[in-house]
Amino acid sequence: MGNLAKQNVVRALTIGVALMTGSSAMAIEAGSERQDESGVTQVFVPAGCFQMGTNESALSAFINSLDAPEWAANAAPKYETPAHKVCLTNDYWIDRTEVTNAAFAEFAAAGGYEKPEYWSEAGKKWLSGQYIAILPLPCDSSDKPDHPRACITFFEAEAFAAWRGGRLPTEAEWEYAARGPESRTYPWGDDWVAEHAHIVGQTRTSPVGQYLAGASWVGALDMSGNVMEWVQDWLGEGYYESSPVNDPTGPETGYKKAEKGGWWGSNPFVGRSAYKHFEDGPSYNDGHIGFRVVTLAE
Ligand SMILES: [Ca+2]
Repeated sequence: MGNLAKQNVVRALTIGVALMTGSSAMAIEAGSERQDESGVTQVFVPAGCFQMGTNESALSAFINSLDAPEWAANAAPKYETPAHKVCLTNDYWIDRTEVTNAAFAEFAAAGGYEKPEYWSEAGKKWLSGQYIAILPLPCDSSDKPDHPRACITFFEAEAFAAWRGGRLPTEAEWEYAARGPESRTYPWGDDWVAEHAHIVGQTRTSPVGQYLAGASWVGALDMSGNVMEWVQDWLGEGYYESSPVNDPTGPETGYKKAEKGGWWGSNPFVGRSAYKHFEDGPSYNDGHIGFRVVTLAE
């Protein structure tokens, strides 16, 4: 190698080191908090990889040890196996808690239901059949500002997220924010702790963010329990057998949407972060289902 070439190599290495040093000095730590433009607290999730889903043998063990209800034990093998490596290649911010009634009311008050720019094509089609003046529909706890907004369809959640400048999480983004690089079973660890989640024996929603010891590795709260959460992905049987490693977004199409995290009154099997619920199409709503928002980091 000639001198000029050597100099170029040294220069390239120096620049490389400078870039790496610069980026590590700039790096935001996992779990850092910010307020987005709407004043909602979000936590930082750095790009990374984990094992998504559950192996068949581990799932059988959970079914037994957690006394899974029959309907859940029958469905889970179709949707959450096999465990497989997934990488999120973008840093992102995810809401620290579920979207509250107070936050959702701002969307409605700001004319969110009348502004087509926030609605997907399918969302607009759904909305065209609704009487907008009564949306969002009243719900058991919708008079309580700090409770999660439930009784909203996937389409309403999607439009709210767009209004906030974000979107619904993909299932992989949601599950990574809940499980972390160690692929924990629950947000707080691998063992069920009833006091860490608003699930067992509950008959309605709780104010968001009450179960601090149930925080995930990035500090996201109520990932297990309170309300179950809409994510972007269509539900697809066997999807994990062929899903891509990087940034999977679910099956191309479907009839039902994946929902994550279990709900008040469900059970420890359903409260696992790998579990996904399998019953509801995007125009369905009830008092068990809410959501949170993701914003990609710039
Ligand atoms: Ca939840």
